[in-house]
Amino acid sequence: MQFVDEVEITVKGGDGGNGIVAFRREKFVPHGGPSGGNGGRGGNVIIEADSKLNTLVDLRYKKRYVAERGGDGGPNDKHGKNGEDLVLKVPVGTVVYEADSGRMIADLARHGARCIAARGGEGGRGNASFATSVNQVPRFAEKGEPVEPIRIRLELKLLADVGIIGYPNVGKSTLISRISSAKPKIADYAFTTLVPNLGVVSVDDRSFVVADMPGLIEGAHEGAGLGDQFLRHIERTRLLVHMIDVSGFSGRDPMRDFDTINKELSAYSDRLAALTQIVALNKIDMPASGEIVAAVKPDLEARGLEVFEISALTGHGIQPLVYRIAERLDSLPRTEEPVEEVARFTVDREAESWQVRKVGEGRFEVTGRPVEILVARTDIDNEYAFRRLHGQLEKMGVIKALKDEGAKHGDVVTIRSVEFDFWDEA
Ligand SMILES: Nc1nc2c(ncn2[C@@H]2O[C@H](COP(=O)(O)OP(=O)(O)OP(=O)(O)O)[C@@H](O)[C@H]2O)c(=O)[nH]1
Ligand SMILES: [Mg+2]
Repeated sequence: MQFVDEVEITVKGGDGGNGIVAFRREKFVPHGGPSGGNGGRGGNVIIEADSKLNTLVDLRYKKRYVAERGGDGGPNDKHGKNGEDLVLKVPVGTVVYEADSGRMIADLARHGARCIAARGGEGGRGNASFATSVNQVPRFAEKGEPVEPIRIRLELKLLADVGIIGYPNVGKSTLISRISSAKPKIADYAFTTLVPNLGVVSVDDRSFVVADMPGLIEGAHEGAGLGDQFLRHIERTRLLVHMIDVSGFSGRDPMRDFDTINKELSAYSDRLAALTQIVALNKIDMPASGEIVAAVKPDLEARGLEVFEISALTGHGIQPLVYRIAERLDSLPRTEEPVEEVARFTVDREAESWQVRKVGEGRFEVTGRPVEILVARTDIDNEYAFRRLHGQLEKMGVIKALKDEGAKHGDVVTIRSVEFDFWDEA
């Protein structure tokens, strides 16, 4: 039985730290050399597969994960601290997708496999880095690279190890709610459970996945009570816990129901019929149960079945049952083929293209990551930094493209919601 556990979260790398403007102060030297250090790199958001985990439930509660920002540079060429990576642990077998495009980022098929889901920004360079023979005292620094948040979807296909089966109302959902964190609907009428519920049961350092099935009735293999759909689900489990109601309350013959269900399993498939079964006699807290246990237990044991007496309601007898399930699973091979390992990918950088657009009379807009990043990393209020930006835009061909679109001196150019006066002295 396969369950798909799915969660969508937003991840963002840390922004890069800013480079700073500073000058060395030396005795008797009025203008020391530039000494502003570089900003640190922002941390990455990394997703790592860990075999100790079983579900994605830990990521359900928090929707946004941001890695640490890089520290700003300091005077005396001091480099800013790199931001710490943020590592999110997920179960082995988790596949990571970009939510919007649906593109697969990574298939984390082995313990320890990791991928970078969101890259941290680069640190900005301090003014010391810009010193050249022509400009020995640069008075500007670069800001850190800001990075955008990314929505990702994590998907995990879970295989249930154990199926809990039995006639309607015998207490299957009550049992799973007691041994795992699953919260199924429980009610005192048949067919409360309409879709299988999934729970993860932890026993010491091991854990296994249990599926609580809707009740099965006669004719299930032909579709009665939607039985055929449910039977298909439990076919891939490794072990069945077959529950019997011994409260004496239902007025039914519990052994007849037990046999009916086993006939349905055989009629459906050999594989289902061959699955190991452990019997749980449930509701032993009820006064009439002693008599019924005495009547059915010898019969079941004579058939070579292991029988446990429990009360899913009070919890009585559940511990030994759970330990036994874990023990039996150890010797039952997994029926699924191991997941094949798929190469790891990382999110690549956005396309390196930009566009110029006329948006109105005397108004233009430039969009595209490389240009927007340049602006974001420029300290616009600093005249020197601003001049450098102009030079860079010129080199990239942006100024020419603006002229080609008809931009004239004094027109307004918007880049990343910053408005510039177009500056063309020619
Ligand atoms: N006294 C007693 N009642 C129980 C016990 N376990 C379950 N019940 C009750 O039996 C009723 C049915 O329980 P469920 O857990 O919903 O049974 P189910 O087998 O999941 O039922 P379906 O989903 O309809 O097949 C509920 O009223 C439970 O409270 C038990 O150990 N003792
Ligand atoms: Mg149920």
